Amino acid sequence: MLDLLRVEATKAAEIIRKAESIHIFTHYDADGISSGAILATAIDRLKKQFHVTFLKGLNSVPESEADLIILSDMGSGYPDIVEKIDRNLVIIDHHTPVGRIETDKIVAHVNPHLSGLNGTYELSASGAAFIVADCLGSNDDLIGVAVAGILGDKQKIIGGNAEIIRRGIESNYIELKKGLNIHSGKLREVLTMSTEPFLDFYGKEEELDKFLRDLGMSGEEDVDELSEEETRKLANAIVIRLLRQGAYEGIIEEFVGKKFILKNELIKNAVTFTDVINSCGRAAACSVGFAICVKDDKYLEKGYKIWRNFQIELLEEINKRRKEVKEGKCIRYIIMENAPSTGPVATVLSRYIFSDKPFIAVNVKNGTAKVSSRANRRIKVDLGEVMRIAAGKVGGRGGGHSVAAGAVIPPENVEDFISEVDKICCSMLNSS
Ligand SMILES: [Mn+2]
Repeated sequence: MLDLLRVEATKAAEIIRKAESIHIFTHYDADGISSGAILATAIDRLKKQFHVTFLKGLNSVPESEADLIILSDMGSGYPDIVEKIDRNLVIIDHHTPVGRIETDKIVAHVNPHLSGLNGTYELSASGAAFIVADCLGSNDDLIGVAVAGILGDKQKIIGGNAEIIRRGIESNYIELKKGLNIHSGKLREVLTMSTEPFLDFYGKEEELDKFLRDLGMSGEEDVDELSEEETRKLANAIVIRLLRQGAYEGIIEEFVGKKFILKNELIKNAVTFTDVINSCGRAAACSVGFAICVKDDKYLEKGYKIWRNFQIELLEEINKRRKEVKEGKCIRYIIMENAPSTGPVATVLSRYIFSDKPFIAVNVKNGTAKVSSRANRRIKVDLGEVMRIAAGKVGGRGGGHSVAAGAVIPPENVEDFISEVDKICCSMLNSS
């Protein structure tokens, strides 16, 4: 399955081995941070100099003194910027490639989309980075880190991801346990704080009390200590609650049945590990997430603290914003001003409450309008295309995956942009 990708990864490994100094530019989310950590560790083991820089996106030509630049979890979608890079270049990405990249600087372009895999579901950047690390040496112990990218990007455990996880299980770095793929800890706290799945208990103590009473539980139980029977009852109750609140049913298989234990990581619960890394990125503390990925336990407590604060902020924001959601013909949308974040709110609202139409969140902040759009596989639209076309029409730029994409547009054109998005989504839905 990964053979074709491995051909390109081998090329990447060759140039990495030859490089004197390497600069990794990676994305600031869980997939980007974990990819960066995998590459950095593998490169460090070769005793080579390296730098890591975290970027929100590839908006300008990255500057570096190094003789090799690695773009990780980014680059495939921005040929015009990539073409201006005047260093040897390796791209390790899983976003849909756009156009042809006309440059002789690229030594390797490791992207599942170019190797017969769907990069949206079947292989994350962290998985692709692991394959490169695997070509660089004996790096099986980094396989747990790759899981943060797979889960963080909401990928499926199929294709390349399944192969990587299988390998992690065989080499004893990952353990697959029966149970619920939710956070560890006291049941009441886990149910309240969870955003994957989002169970809508935050600020609803009475509902939670009733939910627990119906289960015959107090909430003081440790989730990891529940019996099989208790876990099954809890899973059923959660599924019913999710479907009632309007969640996308595809979510259910993601957290019911099995949980991943990352035996080699500082945080063993894969969901918690992913969430902590992700929230570090969102809180502009990528280096804390990175440190946890490279197993520097001095940063663990800080990471947990960032995560807790982030969850509370996100839950507050969800409760506030869900009332502001408007309906177009074929989409739902929300226009916010100076919101702390757009993506996580859009993700939760679109997955757990408004899952029947494409969901568009616009945040006007510092003179630009940032757009996050979300859909699921039941909704037949390609949001990457929608964002690219609609943003282009109003003087902005956009792109991404079919189910998760983004754009940056001039704030004065938000209304035009929304109606353009609505129109394109309608025509995609009608033609499918
Ligand atoms: Mn990614």
